[in-house]
Amino acid sequence: MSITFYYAPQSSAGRISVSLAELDVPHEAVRFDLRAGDQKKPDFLALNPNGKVPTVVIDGTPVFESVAIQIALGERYGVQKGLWPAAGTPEQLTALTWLVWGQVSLTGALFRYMANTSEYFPKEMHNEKQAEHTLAELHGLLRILDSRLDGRPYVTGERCTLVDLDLASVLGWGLMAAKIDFAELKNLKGWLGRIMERPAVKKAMAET
Ligand SMILES: N[C@@H](CCC(=O)N[C@@H](CS)C(=O)NCC(=O)O)C(=O)O
Repeated sequence: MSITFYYAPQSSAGRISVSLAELDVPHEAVRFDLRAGDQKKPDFLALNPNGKVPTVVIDGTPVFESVAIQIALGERYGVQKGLWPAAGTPEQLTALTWLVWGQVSLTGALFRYMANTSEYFPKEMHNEKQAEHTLAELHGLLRILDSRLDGRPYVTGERCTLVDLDLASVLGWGLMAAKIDFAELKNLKGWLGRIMERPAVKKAMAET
């Protein structure tokens, strides 16, 4: 099986770097400079018409959207490594649920909040009411994750899966970048600390 991974440092591709490192999957990594516009070149647009990273090509087939990539990697390599539940099990349904929740609900709210507050986005895009609204939404979602982790070491249960790695790689960077105080969410804080200490995660985060 051949895998080419298109990424850029400090981007959503970090989530996939973490998974590839944990799964120990041999791949060719192609580094993009987003400011230089590598992602908008015709050859790459033919793979991903959105012109975004992460994108992977698995045996000649392009896959984009980080959740789709996580599922593809989980199915191919994760079951054997104990990082993704087997097809057709209740655990797999739970993993899919929280993985998609992490991207659609949690990451969606985090990015909407950042778009209205952070220096990564032009000040004229900031809207105080939107910021207030999305901050409340974000805190609500973080409380949901904290409750999920109450009495459960990992999101799907006793084992760390790609779901934990995916959520933690977004939150590890995003909560800091958005300056979100989550100190009172003890389960979430402990879980995030544990994931960030994993050697493969540390290595992937340092490299991307
Ligand atoms: N929903 C996509 C988001 C991908 C995305 O927004 N990637 C950004 C980097 S964080 C990108 O490539 N931006 C370059 C551009 O839009 O020109 C995913 O989860 O894969």
